[in-house]
Amino acid sequence: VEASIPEPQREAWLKHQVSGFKDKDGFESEVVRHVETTLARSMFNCDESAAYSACSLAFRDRLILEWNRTQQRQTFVDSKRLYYLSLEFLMGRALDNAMLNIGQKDVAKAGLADLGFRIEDVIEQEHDAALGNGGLGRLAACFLDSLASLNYPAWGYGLRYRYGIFKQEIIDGYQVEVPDYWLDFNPWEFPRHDVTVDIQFFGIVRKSTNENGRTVSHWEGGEIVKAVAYDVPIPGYATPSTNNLRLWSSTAASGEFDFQKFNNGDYESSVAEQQRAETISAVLYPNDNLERGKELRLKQQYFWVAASLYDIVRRFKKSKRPWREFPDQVAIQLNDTHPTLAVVELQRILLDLEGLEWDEAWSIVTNTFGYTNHTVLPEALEKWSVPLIQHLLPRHLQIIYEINLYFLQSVERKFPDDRELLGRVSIIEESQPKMVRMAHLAIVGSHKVNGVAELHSDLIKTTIFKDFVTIFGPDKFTNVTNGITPRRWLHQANPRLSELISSKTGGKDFLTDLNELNKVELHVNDKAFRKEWAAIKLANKERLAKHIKTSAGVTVDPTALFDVQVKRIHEYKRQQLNIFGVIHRYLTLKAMSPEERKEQQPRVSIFGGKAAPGYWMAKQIIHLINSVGKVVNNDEDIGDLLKVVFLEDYNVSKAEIIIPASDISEHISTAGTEASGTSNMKFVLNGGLIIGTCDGANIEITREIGENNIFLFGNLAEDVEDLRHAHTYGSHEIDPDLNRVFQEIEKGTFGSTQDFAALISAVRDHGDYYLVSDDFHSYVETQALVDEAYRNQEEWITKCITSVARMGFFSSDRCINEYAEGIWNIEPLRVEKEEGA
Ligand code: 8GP
Repeated sequence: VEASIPEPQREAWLKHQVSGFKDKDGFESEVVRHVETTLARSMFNCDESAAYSACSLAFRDRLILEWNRTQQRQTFVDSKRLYYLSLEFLMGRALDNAMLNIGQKDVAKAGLADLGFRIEDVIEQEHDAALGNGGLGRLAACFLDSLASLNYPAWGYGLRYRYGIFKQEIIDGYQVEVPDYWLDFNPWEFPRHDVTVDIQFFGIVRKSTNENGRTVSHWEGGEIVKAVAYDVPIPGYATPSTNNLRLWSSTAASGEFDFQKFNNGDYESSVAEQQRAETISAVLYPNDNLERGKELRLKQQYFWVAASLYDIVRRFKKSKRPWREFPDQVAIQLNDTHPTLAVVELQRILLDLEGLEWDEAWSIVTNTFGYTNHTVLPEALEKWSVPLIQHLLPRHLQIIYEINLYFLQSVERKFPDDRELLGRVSIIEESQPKMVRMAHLAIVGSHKVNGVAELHSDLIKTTIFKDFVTIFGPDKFTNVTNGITPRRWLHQANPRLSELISSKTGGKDFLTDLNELNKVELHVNDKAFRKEWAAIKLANKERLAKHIKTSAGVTVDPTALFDVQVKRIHEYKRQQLNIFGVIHRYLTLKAMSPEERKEQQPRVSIFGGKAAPGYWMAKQIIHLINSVGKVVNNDEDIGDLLKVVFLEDYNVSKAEIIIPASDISEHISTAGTEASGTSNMKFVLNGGLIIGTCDGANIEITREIGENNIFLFGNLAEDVEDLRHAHTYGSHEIDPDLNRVFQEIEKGTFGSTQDFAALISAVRDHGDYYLVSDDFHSYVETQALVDEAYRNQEEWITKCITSVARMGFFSSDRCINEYAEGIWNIEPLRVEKEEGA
């Protein structure tokens, strides 16, 4: 790369090359420089927020130098790259992560102390980057960390929402949504005003014939919106590799405003176009595991996909390689079906703009894409109405029909006379209006389809995508069990435990090779080690207890058993089962004599999570939890035996406080509904045990850590269908203990009975789709086993240590290596490792 620059100029560049700070002194000087110049402040008015800004800018400068070098290395080597297309990246805070991944947190801590600041307070200033809903978005963020840490040449592509997931406030026990405007000051992004793409919507398709007699389509007219790139550097851990997350922001193509209108005195409508354009990237849709088919959402999807593909294709074309080599240079992963229009867009580019024949283009397309499915819930499977696509993307609809035609023809050749099969697998659903089934399009347009845990990958093959296994054969479908990054979810969230582990495993290698954790098991009987282990857990619980006090106003005893369920609120995740269980516990305690009560294990039931704003039932669950808390927490008979807390605004940075403080966490979805779950892995990695159903990754966690170290309960996935059928067509007896809980709610013990009626009748009168009653008894019994096990602290600690030691499999590094080998066919770049990060 350097060779193309003439000698004298190159010398000047190299002489002045910036290198970033090396030590504490260098760090301090960078911080002071940023305070005094970039922020135009001084030591007299540098508050914690300014210290955060300056510290972040100092680290950002370092990152961007490595980012540049990484990009140069990748361009020079020109090997195959991965592009991860995700509409959600739930990144959380960046500063702490950057300091740790670079290996300079100690330097920053000492430097900030010199300047009069505590590093913890500085870190606390940062607003979470919350561009996601839940598991799917956080998985994408963990993947970026692993891709960079493993030196894979990879880019993430997403949308730069002005508003991330809403902030949740709890007012009188109800969820209230407040907009999350997070871009006031964001040092972690670089606007690239020179990297823009014009994106077309609406318009018409005109056909013409070219000199070879071939029909050529021209998509003309309509509206143009401009996409502007914002780059976010992603630092790898203990490596200089710094990858790029490119987020697109929408703006009017014609610039600030329409001058013609402005000059005519019509100022208001001159800015209208700008506002319309900016609406596209304005807000993240706040639904988790639910699709609503809104036009603006489809606009978001196409806007992001078209800008990203333009960028990818532009980069490929620079190499001057022939088109057939595209899949050797480019792998694109579809994170769920949200980016599926990319399949159609690439076919359009190759066909209409690059002049390739259909078959050649289609073979390039299908060899490029892979598709990850994250749910079997029918309400989450995306469908777009044909008239809507016709209106917004007329050329794309034609191509979708053509893809479908060739696909159905091939199916018919293989399975003649099976008209029903054709109807079932068609990309077009023959409904009123007709709908495009995005999952079908994604399967047909990809070379590999994967689920995210073994059970889930089996389920998609035997249920929703069964016919496609028949058509394409089983090899197209595969499993890649999810993972989490141990850098954020152990080293960053639980520094003392990370330190203790490194003292027993011989250094920090476990952070890059999580299987090293197994060495911990050798020390399971080491007294001093166990003592320190318990002290760390207690300290983490004390920290959470403080947070509970300030945020929820409830005093909890840190030596009680902390029972945690934090995740999006959803009927299938069954927070209602948990709170009904809590009520049952309360009633049981109330019925006891004071002597009997003394024998009971004190517990704090901690809940957290957002309900989609339009999900009424989920909001009732939140209200019930808060109402129960109000009664139980103020009952003098009960005292510290039971506390119930709902933590407001659960997000990534709160998870980092909550997860290390858990004794038992709940992963209790109806069997077969939770594709994987990833917080289950985070809790166990932090020395907490779990109570769960045989669902998602719980099954593989059990296999790894051993069934003695997990509390499983409930019906199995294979029995769910029959049970549901029996509820609807047979008699449906409600569990007697659960019935008592219902009666208590109906008596008004927890306030407004009306609000909670729907939660009860979903179980009693409407078929109990999520099998709450069927699993209630087994749940309550298993919770009693948890109490009993916890009373034997020595055994409990043994279980925790053993489980952590066996969690190596759940690193997102393992997961990314599996994708790289089995789906993307990409290799890591060779990079000199950095010393002792
Ligand atoms: C989530 C799954 O619910 C969760 O089990 C899994 O761990 C996570 O993805 C990562 O794989 N799925 C979704 O968030 C999801 O499917 N969202 C839908 C709208 C696509």
